[in-house]
Amino acid sequence: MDQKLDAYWMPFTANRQFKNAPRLLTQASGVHYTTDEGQQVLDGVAGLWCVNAGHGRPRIVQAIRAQAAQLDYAPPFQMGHPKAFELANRLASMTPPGLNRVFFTNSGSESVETALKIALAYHRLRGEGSRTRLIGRERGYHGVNFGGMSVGGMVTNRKMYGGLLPGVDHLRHTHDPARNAFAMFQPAHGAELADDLERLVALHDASTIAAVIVEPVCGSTGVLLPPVGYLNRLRGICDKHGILLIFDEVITGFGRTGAAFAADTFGVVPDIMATAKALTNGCVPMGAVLVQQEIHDAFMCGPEHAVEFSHGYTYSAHPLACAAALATLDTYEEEGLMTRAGTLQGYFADRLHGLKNLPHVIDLRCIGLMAGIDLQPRAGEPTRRAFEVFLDCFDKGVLIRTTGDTLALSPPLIISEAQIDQIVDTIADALKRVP
Ligand code: PXG
Ligand code: PLP
Repeated sequence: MDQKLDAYWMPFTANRQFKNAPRLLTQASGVHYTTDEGQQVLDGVAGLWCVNAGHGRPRIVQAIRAQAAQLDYAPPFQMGHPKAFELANRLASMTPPGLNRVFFTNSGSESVETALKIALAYHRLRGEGSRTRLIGRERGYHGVNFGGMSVGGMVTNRKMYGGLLPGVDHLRHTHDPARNAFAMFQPAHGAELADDLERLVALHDASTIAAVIVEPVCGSTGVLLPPVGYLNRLRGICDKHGILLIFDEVITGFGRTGAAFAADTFGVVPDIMATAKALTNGCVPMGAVLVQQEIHDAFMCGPEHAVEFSHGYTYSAHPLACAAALATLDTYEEEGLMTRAGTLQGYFADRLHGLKNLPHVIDLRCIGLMAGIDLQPRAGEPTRRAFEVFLDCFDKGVLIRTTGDTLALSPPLIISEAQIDQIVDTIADALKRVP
């Protein structure tokens, strides 16, 4: 390493540890990264839950290249460009029923802020301006901006930043290993936890509550699946009380759980859906918020020349992102990738459940091609054991993620069974080695 590493303050990274022993990636192709030392590393996390079609797909690369040459940038306020409309139509045609209006952002965090703002403004426009309260859930992750942090439920992400948004409350999380450990796919127990929303209605009154936001499957906090019946029950309570249901599908969107969206997998349609990540196969930053037409239409009032929703980003619907997203959706469609995780999940789950009796493993959960493996934390050193497993796996040529003492997997949807074997075997060996 001859480069200086000091200036770059790395995000969500143990900066001092990293800079003492850097892990640098210099190339990527298919399901592999290449390090600066020339080592091939199997990508067990699709970059960061985003490179669903695998790396370096020529069609996407070519689309970005051509777009940069043709139209590098177009202002998104009071101006448009054709690919933005084409992409919105394309998304509207693949999302669950009614989610046919699309607002573009540049990240999952921005999609979440946008979704929360739409919910608040929608109620106000309908004359229900008292609905200002937002409900999140413990162990939720909704990005790092102030709204998402406030409705989120990760203490390390929240504790440094003071009071956050006022008027936010949280449902309890659904993680219940005492009843559900090692469940195959959705856990049987816990649908009744959705009734927490009834308790919050009883406490605050429905007339003060704008929206509930949940990840259909929590990603960042360890792949926590919804108990059977939970999401349906939440949908029912929202309907009963006029509360909007927002699904944060930043990780679950675009094929991760076995269908295009987790809303499809679980058969529950939200009012608003936040997406990002795999929308462009991770190539260009982009997010999209999908909204029920009725919500969108509530904004279309007032004088026609006036801006209806005072919100947007300099890079909303960026031409390079739109081109990348269109080429990505073509790739997903041509290769049947929106359903491939469903085809592979039986094999993936069987191999993972084979880890059950190895040292340190106290629970594991999976659906589609996402998995969380909980390790017993080392006494007095939380997160250390999982981090050592991560380092050991990387050393042996497999990239995984950790969150707390949980190992997380979300391989590209083009992964083969043999490559699933390699990931699981590498983790198994690491578990035997790491104290
Ligand atoms: N919502 C959800 C459900 C997410 O998973 C975001 C919002 C924020 O997206 P952006 O694009 O602003 O990062 C995310 C992001 C991890 C990990 O490995 C997961 C995310 C981000 C960083 C790390 O757990 N998810
Ligand atoms: N800060 C300043 C001073 C700006 O002018 C802008 C956008 O014009 C922003 C922040 C927001 O930037 P973005 O639209 O890229 O989110």
